[in-house]
Amino acid sequence: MPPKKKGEEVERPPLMGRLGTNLKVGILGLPNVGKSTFFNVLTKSEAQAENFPFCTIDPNESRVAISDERFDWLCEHYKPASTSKHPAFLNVTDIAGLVKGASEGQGLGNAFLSHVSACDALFHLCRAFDDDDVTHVEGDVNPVRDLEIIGDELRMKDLQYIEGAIGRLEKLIRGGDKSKNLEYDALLKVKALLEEEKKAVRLAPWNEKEIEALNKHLFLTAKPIIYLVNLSEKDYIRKKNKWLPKIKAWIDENDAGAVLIPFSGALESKLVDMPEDERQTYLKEQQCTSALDKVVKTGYKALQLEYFFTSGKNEVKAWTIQKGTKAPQAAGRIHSDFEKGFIMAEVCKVADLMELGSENAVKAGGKYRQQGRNYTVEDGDVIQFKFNAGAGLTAGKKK
Ligand SMILES: Nc1nc2c(ncn2[C@@H]2O[C@H](COP(=O)(O)OP(=O)(O)OP(=O)(O)O)[C@@H](O)[C@H]2O)c(=O)[nH]1
Ligand SMILES: [Mg+2]
Repeated sequence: MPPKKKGEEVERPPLMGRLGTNLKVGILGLPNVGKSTFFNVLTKSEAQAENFPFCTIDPNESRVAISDERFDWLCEHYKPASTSKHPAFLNVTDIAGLVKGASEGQGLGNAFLSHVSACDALFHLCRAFDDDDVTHVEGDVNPVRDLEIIGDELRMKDLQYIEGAIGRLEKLIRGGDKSKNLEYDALLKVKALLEEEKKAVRLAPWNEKEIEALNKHLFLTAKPIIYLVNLSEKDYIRKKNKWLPKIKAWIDENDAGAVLIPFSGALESKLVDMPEDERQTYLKEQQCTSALDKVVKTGYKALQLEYFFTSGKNEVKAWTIQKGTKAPQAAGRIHSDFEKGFIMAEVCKVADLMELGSENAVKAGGKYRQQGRNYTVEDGDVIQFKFNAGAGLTAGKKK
């Protein structure tokens, strides 16, 4: 890449999906596979989780703090009051189980699909544990078949939707509206992808303009999926299960590049009830770690979110932004005045702060940078904003 000229604007491709920072990941899967149990351990909630299909009807929502050693370091360094430590959070929704035929109204049908539609990324939870006491709606454990069922239902729903959308655009184009041509062509491509190639919308290499057009529609199969495989505790600890290679092969074939995370609902449920020291001892004895941290971080990344920090002895806070956010808009997350009167951002990398030990050392090392309005904020930036609110107020502090 040629070096960037000073002040040159770098265009980033638009993101597929909704914009904003209040995005959420939904837990998707067949009924009775352990979604609510997983939701409860992940978010320390108490959603109803029982051994019968469609135990969950209305979605349960919660949020989980993202553990981050950089945030912990800042808290340790600046020592704000415990009520003034604000990590970033991942919003999680536990949705109802989906069955074969949901797109035709089976099970909770359309209600279910509207819950999926309200999410921005999905944890697809599949059951790979044997337990004769836990009912399986398809009669036996076969996560590859289950992946197919759910993939098909989401695709069918998108296809039903697209027929109407194409019809509406045809009418406008016939009426002489040329501005809809690109969107119309993109929808025809989506239809061919779903119908003929039997593939999800997210899998095609869309260009910027197409993404902009497709973002008006928010297809179910455009949402990124992280595959969570629920194993027995024993299989999770020995890292072996007959379904894992088959699931991996299915993902390579049908959703190349997607992340697969094995976990054990049984183990995580056990750990969540243990006091911290007992938990550490147990994990050491079993030579394993909880999968929850990885699940949360991967979910946050799938939403294309990241965060920068503001830090001082009054408060340490992680501010969620969408990837590619410029400095003034990042400032606007803190206060709209920061954006309106933006002068500059004083930025250092949290990694430099951790390595060199103090703000002064970072400054002396020339690693504090003054950045203007074209600066694209990066994950882990520690920022003080300077802004003009008419009265010469200074940086990083609310009025
Ligand atoms: N053996 C075993 N049982 C589990 C596990 N996770 C959940 N279960 C049991 O499976 C049953 C269903 O769990 P839920 O968490 O309610 O499942 P769900 O996917 O939310 O079900 P619906 O809301 O009906 O779609 C309950 O009896 C749980 O105790 C697990 O990891 N291992
Ligand atoms: Mg449930």
